[in-house]
Amino acid sequence: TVLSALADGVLTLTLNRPEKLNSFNEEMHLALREGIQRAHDDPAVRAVLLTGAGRGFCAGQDLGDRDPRKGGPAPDLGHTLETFYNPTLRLIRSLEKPVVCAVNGVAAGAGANIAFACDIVLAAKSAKFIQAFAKIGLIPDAGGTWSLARILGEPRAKALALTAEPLPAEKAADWGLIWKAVEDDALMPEAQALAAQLAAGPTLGLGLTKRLIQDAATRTLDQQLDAERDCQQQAGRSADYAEGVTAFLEKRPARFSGK
Ligand code: LHQ
Repeated sequence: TVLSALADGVLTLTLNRPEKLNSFNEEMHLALREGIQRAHDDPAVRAVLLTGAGRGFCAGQDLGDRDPRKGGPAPDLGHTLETFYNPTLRLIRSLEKPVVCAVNGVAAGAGANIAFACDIVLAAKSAKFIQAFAKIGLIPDAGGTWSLARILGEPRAKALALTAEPLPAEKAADWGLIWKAVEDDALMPEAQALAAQLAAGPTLGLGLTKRLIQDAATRTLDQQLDAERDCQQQAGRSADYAEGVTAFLEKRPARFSGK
């Protein structure tokens, strides 16, 4: 349910239940989590590219698995989140390597919010983002209330979440929710080139940069200056810093090892 391929430092993870618009069943949850865990554990992985097979990126939870007409005990969605969604969100955010997301088509419910948790999001112009939760009586999960409120501010976050109105990719880019919207047939080439560029980068420094930017929101300037000092000390001792400066002085492209 998730295709996984490592080439030139880029681990490409492709959600692969296209007949269900790549909506999440338990198997796909576990496969995605395994893929991102591999990115944590395998030093050969220096960037991740997340995308979807077929015409959609991800339609959120597979609601076919959740048919109330089938009866049974009252659902415990808190348990579902804690068991399946939240670990994946935490793994994406805590990965000290860049995660590029190529949104190839509709991203609805948790599918949209998983995209927003990635570090650099490109979307096909035909793609749209839908906080579908309001249509089925739920709240935006998978970090949605956090990302939307932080990125957009309350007025736009509330309107999107309360109405479930689709947000086209270009508007999502105008609003700063994603990095950019590109022509549909340019999406994968651009996303792959970006992921390859990041994978050839100074991985340690990029990972520290990601962490610092994420942590900034919960720190004072003083705390952040201390954190920058500590991270720069670490980066300054890396082989890639020495290589970067040497390459600059020798007027040639740097060859980063990721260390
Ligand atoms: C689907 C789905 C889907 C199953 C399309 N499930 N089959 C967390 C905790 C626990 C429980 C609840 O959820 C959560 C988090 C969440 O993500 S809640 C939000 C769940 N997602 C939604 O409510 C979105 C439902 N889907 C849609 O609104 C539409 O399918 C969108 C707007 C995504 C796409 O519309 P269209 O382009 O018109 O495609 P379609 O509706 O025709 O879908 C194509 C097929 O995919 C279709 O199957 P069929 O057999 O009829 O061809 C859909 O039934 C299936 N599909 N989403 N979430």
